[in-house]
Amino acid sequence: MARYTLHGIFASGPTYKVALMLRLTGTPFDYEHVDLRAGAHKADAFLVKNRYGQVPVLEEVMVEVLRSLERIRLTLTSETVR
Ligand SMILES: N[C@@H](CCC(=O)N[C@@H](CS)C(=O)NCC(=O)O)C(=O)O
Repeated sequence: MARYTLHGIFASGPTYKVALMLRLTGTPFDYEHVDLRAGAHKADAFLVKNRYGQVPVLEEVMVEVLRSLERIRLTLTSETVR
């Protein structure tokens, strides 16, 4: 899981600009397609990320949260092995 996730759609100029910035700066990121035709950008799950219901959204997962998830994963893995 990368620190950043770009939510967007390939046909969106604003999404492209953010993706370009991330690539040019060598910043790793995950990409999540938002299906505008299906109205995914107006669904509650997306409005939590952007109350205007538009793409792009660049989401940052806090490093501490990632570290906690890694600790949980390691704990689960070692418990599974036992
Ligand atoms: N000011 C925004 C505009 C973004 C924007 O216009 N996004 C369009 C896609 S290119 C969108 O989400 N349209 C769906 C809608 O407004 O319902 C930005 O530049 O990031």
